[in-house]
Amino acid sequence: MIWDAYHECMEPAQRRELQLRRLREVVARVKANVPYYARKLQEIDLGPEDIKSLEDIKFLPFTTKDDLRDSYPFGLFARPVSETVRIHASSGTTGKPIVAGYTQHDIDIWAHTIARTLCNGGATGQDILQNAYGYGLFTGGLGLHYGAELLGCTVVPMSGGNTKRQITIMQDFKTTLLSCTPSYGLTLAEAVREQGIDPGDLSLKSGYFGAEPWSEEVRPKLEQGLGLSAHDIYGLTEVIGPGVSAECEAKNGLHICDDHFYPEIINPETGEPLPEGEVGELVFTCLTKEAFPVLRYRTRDISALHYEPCECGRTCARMERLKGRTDDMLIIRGINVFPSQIESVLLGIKEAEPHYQIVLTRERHLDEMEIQVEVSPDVFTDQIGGLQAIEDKIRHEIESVLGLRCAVKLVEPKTIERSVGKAKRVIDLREESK
Ligand code: DLL
Repeated sequence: MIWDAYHECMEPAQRRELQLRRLREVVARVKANVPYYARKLQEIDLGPEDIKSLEDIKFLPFTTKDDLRDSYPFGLFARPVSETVRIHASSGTTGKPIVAGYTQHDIDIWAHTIARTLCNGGATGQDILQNAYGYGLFTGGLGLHYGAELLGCTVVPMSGGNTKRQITIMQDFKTTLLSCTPSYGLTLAEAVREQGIDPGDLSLKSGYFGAEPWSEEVRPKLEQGLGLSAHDIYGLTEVIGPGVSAECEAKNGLHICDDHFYPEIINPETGEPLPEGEVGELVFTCLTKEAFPVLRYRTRDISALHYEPCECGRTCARMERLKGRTDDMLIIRGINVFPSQIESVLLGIKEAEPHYQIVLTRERHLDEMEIQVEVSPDVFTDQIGGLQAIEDKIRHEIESVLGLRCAVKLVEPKTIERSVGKAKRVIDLREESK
C-alpha cells in the first residue's frame, strides 16, 4: 500500500513545481522570523522572489551543526516556543544537544511521513507495531508512535531494553512489526536463538531499522534471526527525526519524502552540488515545517541520490544506504576507514558474530587499530589453533580490503556490551595514549 499516492507518485515536473513553491515559502518564513537567517540572506541580498528555479537553492546559505549549537536552545526557531507543542533533542557526542521544536502542524507532517515509512515496509492498519526505539527526547520512540497510530496500527510502546520482556510480548501479542536500531535488532535475534524459539513461530512480518549505520551484510542476520523483512529507515533530529526516508519492498535505496525535505548532495570539501549518483554529503532543506525549518542543513552523512522512478511506483528521490559520516571516518595511519567497511568484512566471515568493537590507540606516534570480535559459542570452545586461524583470516581480509594492518582479538561470546539504542562501535583512545 502507498500511503499518499498523490505526493509519492507525482509526475517529476509537478513535483518540482511543488518543491519550488514550498522553497520560496520557507525562505520567506525564515527571513521574516529567524534573525540568523534574516542576517545571512541580507548579506547576500537574497529573498524568496530571487529563487527562480530549484537549482537556485545553491545560492542559499548552509546551516551546520555549529550554527545550531551556537543558537542553543531555541535560537533558530521560526515560531515562539509558546506555539510549539513538543520539543525533542539529540545528545550527540560532544557539546550541547541539538534541540528541535514542533508545532501541531509539524507533528502532523511527521506522523504522515512515518505512515509513509511504515507503508513502504508493507505495513497496514491491521498491524501490531512493537516500537523498541527509545521514548523520550530521542525522536525514535514518539516519532514512530504517532505515525503508526495515524496509519491505524496497534502500537506497543516498549521503548528499548528489557530484552526478555520484549520477546514475551512479541510472542503473546503476536506482534507483526518491529522498530528498533539494527544493533538492538541483533540483540533481540540473539535472545530469540538462545531461548530456543524458532523465528518462524513469531508473527513478525517487517522490521524498521535505523538511527545508526548498518551494512547490507546485517540484513540477512536480522531477517533470518527474527523472521521478518528488514527495512532501512533514516532521519535526523535537525530535519524532523525518523521519517525522512525509508526503503520500500524493492529495497533499492531509501525513498525520501522530498515534498517535505528537499535533498541535495554536495562535495563536502567545496560545498558544490554534485550530480545524480555521485557520492557526497547529504544536505536537507525543510520545505514545510513551521517551528524549526532548516535551510540546506549539512548532515555530514555520506550517500548518493537517484531520481529514476522505482518499480514500486513511487517517483520521489531515493538515497543510497548511508556509507558513513564525514565525521566518523577514521583516519588510521593516513588511510581513510569507515567502520561500515570493517563491519562488512567481519560479517563475511562465518565464524564471526555481528558484535564487535574497534579500539584505536597510539603507540610511539603510530596509530594502532585492534578489532575485537565475538565468535559463536561453538567456535570458541574449539582449540586455540582454530581461533588463531580465524584471527589470521580476519586480519588478512581487512588488510586486503582496507590496505591496513590491524590486530584482531577474538573475544568470548557476550563480552561486548549489547546496545539497546545506538551501538558504540569505535573506542578511540588515541588522544589519551599520545
Ligand atoms: O537517529 C532519528 C531516527 C530514529 C532515525 C529512528 C531512524 C530511526 P538523531 O539521533 O538525530 O536522529 O541521529 C541522526 O543518525 O545523521 C545518521 O548519521 C544516523 N542515522 C539515522 N538513520 C540512519 C540509517 C535519529 N538508517 C543521525 N543508517 C543521522 C545510518 C543513520 N545512519
